[in-house]
Amino acid sequence: MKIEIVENVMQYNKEEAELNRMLFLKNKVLTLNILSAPGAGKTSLIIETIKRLKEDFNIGVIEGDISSTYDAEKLKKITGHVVQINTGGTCHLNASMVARALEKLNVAKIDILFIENVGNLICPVGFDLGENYKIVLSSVSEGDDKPVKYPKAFVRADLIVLNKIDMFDYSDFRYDFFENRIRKINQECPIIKISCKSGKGIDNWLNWIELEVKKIVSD
Ligand SMILES: Nc1nc2c(ncn2[C@@H]2O[C@H](COP(=O)(O)OP(=O)(O)OP(=O)(O)O)[C@@H](O)[C@H]2O)c(=O)[nH]1
Ligand SMILES: [Mg+2]
Repeated sequence: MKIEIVENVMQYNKEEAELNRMLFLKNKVLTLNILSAPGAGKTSLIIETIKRLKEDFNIGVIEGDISSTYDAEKLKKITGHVVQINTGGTCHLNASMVARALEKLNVAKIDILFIENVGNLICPVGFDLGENYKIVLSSVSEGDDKPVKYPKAFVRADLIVLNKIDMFDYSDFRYDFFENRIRKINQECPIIKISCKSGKGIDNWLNWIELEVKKIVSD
């Protein structure tokens, strides 16, 4: 009986995610679900991206947090398209939370939509939100063992971004180890190294986004 309830929840999420996906498709929105541990740099990455792309694209953000509007307030300073979801303790966003947030966004006007998921590398992984891609953000300060300890996130990632590379010199992070461990479980996934602080590598991330927007617009 209990198993049946869990299956129903996941089935309901799948159906809601499909509706979100159709809305994104209809409006030609590139939607990126950003997953990371707390503090890896999700908000920083979104801010640095908007700063660099806002002349060319309308960028929206759905900001997921357990409580507070702290990140959303920062984002509101650089884009008018921000909606906060407070999950009230739930450790991940689900598709119906995103559907409700979408009602408050002018999706027809948005080219790129970031969904900043609740900070953790476990629960958000299993919940499809209707996004085009799951981006797993890891950072040098967390250590190089995250693909070993949280493999599901790295298996499900469509793109892995390693942030805070400005901290390489101050840490024992072994990039080869990090990459080898990812390759054991995900052979194909691109990895982009960046620093939101220094700006190093951000161009590679922007190129990836711009290519994906072009694909969506030309479909
Ligand atoms: N050194 C360094 N610090 C960074 C970099 N990117 C972000 N930070 C810092 O890391 C801290 C956390 O960054 P956030 O962007 O708030 O991280 P987050 O993943 O959104 O955090 P939560 O929303 O709490 O999960 C902040 O103090 C940032 O200034 C980076 O590339 N290098
Ligand atoms: Mg944040």
